[in-house]
Amino acid sequence: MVDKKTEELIENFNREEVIADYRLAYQSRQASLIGRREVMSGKAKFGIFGDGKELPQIAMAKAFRKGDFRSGYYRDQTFMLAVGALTLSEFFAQLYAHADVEADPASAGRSMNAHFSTRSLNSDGSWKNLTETINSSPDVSPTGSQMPRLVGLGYASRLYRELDDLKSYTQFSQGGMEIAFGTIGNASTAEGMFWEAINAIGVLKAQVLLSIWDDCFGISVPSDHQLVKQNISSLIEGFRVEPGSENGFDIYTVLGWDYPALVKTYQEASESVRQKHLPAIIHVHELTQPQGHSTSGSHERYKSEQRLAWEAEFDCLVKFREWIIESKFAAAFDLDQIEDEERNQVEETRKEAWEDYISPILAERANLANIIAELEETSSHSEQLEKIRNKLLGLLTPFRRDSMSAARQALAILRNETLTSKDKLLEWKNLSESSNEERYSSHLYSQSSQSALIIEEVKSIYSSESPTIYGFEILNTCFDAALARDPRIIAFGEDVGRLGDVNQGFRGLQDKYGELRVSDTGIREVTIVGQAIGMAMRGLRPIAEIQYLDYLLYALQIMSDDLASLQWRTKGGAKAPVIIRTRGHRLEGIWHSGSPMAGIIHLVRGMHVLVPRNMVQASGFYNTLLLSDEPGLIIEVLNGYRLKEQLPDNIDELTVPLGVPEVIRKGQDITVVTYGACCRIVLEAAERLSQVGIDIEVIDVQSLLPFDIHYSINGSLKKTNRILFVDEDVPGGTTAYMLQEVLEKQDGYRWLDSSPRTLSGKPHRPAYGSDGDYWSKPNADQVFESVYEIMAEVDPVNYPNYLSS
Ligand SMILES: Cc1ncc(C[n+]2csc(CCOP(=O)(O)OP(=O)(O)O)c2C)c(N)n1
Repeated sequence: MVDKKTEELIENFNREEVIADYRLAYQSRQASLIGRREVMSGKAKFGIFGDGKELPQIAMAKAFRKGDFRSGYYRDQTFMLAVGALTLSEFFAQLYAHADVEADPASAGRSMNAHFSTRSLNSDGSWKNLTETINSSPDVSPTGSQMPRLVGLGYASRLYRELDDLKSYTQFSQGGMEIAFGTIGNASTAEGMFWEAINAIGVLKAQVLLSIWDDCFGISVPSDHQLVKQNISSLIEGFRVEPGSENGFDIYTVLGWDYPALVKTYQEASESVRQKHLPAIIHVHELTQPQGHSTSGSHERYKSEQRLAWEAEFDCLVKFREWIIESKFAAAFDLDQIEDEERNQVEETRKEAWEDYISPILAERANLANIIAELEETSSHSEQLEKIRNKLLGLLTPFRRDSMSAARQALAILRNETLTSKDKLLEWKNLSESSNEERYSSHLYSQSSQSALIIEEVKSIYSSESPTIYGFEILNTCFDAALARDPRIIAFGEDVGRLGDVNQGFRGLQDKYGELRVSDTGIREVTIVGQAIGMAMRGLRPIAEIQYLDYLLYALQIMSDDLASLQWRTKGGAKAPVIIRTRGHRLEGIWHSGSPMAGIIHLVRGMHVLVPRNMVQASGFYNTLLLSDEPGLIIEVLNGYRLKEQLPDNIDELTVPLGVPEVIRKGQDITVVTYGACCRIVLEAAERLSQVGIDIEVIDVQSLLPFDIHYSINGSLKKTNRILFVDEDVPGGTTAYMLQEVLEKQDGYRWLDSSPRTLSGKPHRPAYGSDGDYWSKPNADQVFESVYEIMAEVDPVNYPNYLSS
C-alpha cells in the first residue's frame, strides 16, 4: 500500500531519474565493496569508503550547480560520482596510489583514497573559469579541517555579490550566486573548528549549505561520548534563524534513508540559500556504515548485535530499493538486473584501472631486468646480479621502489668493475630518480609564471621630497595603494576594520574602501586563516591578519595541513595565494613577544615565511607576494611601528625579492647572520665590537622560507671564515636551521677557521618585564661576548679572556 503522501511524491519523480539514481547508488556501493577487497588482498594499502552515505549525497548532487564549491571529507564518493567530478577509474586509481595526474586528477597518487578534489588550475598554473566547472576543494584527513576553508568559500559569494568592483571577475563568480557545500561526519562536530566555523559562517552570512552525515559513531566511539545530548540537531538549535530575522541558519533534519524527503530537503534548502543568501545546515541522521569505518578494522568489534541488525534493515540502499518497488518505479527483477550490470561494470573498470596502474611499473621493471641481464654476461659478479634480478622479477605486484632498490644494489656490486653497459644501468637509475622526484616532490611551491621567486626586484626610490614618517604610516601607504589598485584585495582580522589594526597599518582604510574590503573579525584565528584560504581558492587576494605571532599557533594546524600543502597535495591542481600578516618579536612576556619561528617554518613548508626588519622591507614583501600566486606569512617587527623611516617614492611598486639576504653592515672578522628585531641588537653590538677592534659583517636573512637562494652567506663566510647565527627562537630552533642551510647546503664548513656558533633565546618562554626580557632573549651584551669569545680563541693576545679568572 502506498499512502497519499507517497503518491504525491511519486508524481513528482521522474522514473528514469529515480532508476538512474539507484544505478549510481548501487555502483558506488559496489565500488566500496570491491575497493575494500582490493585492500584486503594487498593490492592497495588502505581504504576508506562512502558506503551507507549514498542516498543523501545523490540528493545533494541534485542541488549542486556549476560554479558551486564543495568542502567535504572522505565519505563523499557518491556525491563526487553523481556530479561528474570523479569517475570510477579515478576512484580506483587513487586507491592504488596511481602517481599520474591523468589517472588521479585529485592528487596524482599523493593522497590516500577518498581524498577528493577537482582541478581549478590549468597545467600552466593559471585559473580555469571556475563558473563553468564543478568545483571541489581538495580534501584533508584531519577531522573538521574542511570547515575553516568552507567559511571563505561561502563568504566569497557574498563579496562577489555585494562589491561592484568585483562584478567583472566573471571567471570566478556569476553575481555571487554560488553555494559552498560543506560535509562533515557527526563525530567531527565535536571539534572546536566546527563550532568556530559555523559561528563565523553565520556572522559573515556566508553562502553555505552544510550537511552533517550522522551514523551515530566516530570510528568506534558512539555519539554519547561525542556530544551533549548525543544529538547535533539539538545543539545547533541556537543558530536557527528566527522568523523575520536575517541572522542565523535555516536548519533541517532529515532521515538518511528517505529518498523523497532527502531530495525535497536539498531542493528547498539550496533554493533558500541561493535566494535568501543565508546559510543552512542539513542534519542527515539514521545513516549507517555497512563495512565499518575503514579497512583498518571491523565494526563488529564495537557495534552491538542490535545496532548491526538495525543497520542492515535501515541501510539507505535497502530502503531505496524497497521504496522504488513499493512505488512501482521498477520491479525487483529490474533492479536485480541493474545490480548485476553495475557489479560487472565496476569490476571491469577496476581491472582496467589496475592495468593502467601496473603496466608502466612492469615495463620499467622489465627494462631494468634486461639491463641487469646484459651486465650478467660480462660481470665477474654475475651470480649476485642474477639473484637480484630474479628476486625483482619474482615479485607479483612490484612497486617502483623495488626496481630502484635493485638498481642501487646492482650498482654497488659493480663498483669496482668497468663495464660499458654499466652506463645503461646508471642512466636507468638517474632517469627513474628524476621522474620520481617529479612524481612525488614537484609543486611544493608554485611552478607557474607567477612564482614568487621570479618576481623582479624593484628597488626603493628616494628623493629630496621623500618624507620621514612612522613605520605604521609606511605600511598604511602601502596598503592604501594595494587596495586602490586591485579590488580583489580584501583585508580582515581582529581590530583591522574600524581601528585599522592595533598598530594602525589600516588606519582610515575602512572608511575609504568600505566595510567589506577592510573588516573586523571575531577572535577566531583558525577561521580567519580558513576564511582567507576559501576566498583565495575563489580568485580573491586576502590579507588575513593574526593579531600577534604568539596566536598564530591557533591557526598553525590549518596553515600546515591545508594551506601549505595545497599545491603539493594536488600536484598543482589548486592554489590559494593567501597573505597572512602578523607581528612579533620583542614586546613583553610569554604571550606577547614570542618568536617560535622554527616551529612555524618547519610546519609550513609550501608557504613563504618572511621576517622584514622594518616597514619599508615589509611593504616590499607585501608587493612581491601580491604579484605572485603563492601563500606567504609576513611577520612585522612589533617595535618598528613607532620608529621613523623614510617613505620611498615608489612604495606602491617596490618589491623585495624572496630568499635574498641583505648585508646591513660590512665587516672582515666574523659573519653574523640574523633577522627581524635582532638586526638592531646585532648592529648595536657591532658598534661596540668595532670599539675593541672587531669588525663584524651583519647579514639580515629577511626571508626564512626560502632561505638565501643564491648562497650569498657562503660568500661572506669565504671572506671572514667565522660565523655566528643569532635569533630569539629557542636553542636548536631557527639558528640551527640557518646553520644547516649555510654549513651543509651551501658547503660553508669548507671555509670555517673557527667552530660555528649559535646564539638564541632561552628554552623557556620569555619572562615579563625588561629584566625578564634581558635574561630570556639575546641582547647586545651577549652578542658582544659571543663574538668576542670567538676572537679570543683565535687571538688571545689581542683579545684576552676577560670573562673568567
Ligand atoms: C584531527 C583528527 N583526529 C582523529 C582522526 C582519526 N579519525 C579519522 S576518522 C575519525 C572519525 C570521524 O567520525 P565522523 O566525523 O562521525 O565521520 P564518519 O567517519 O563516521 O563518517 C577519526 C577519529 C583524524 N583523522 N583527525
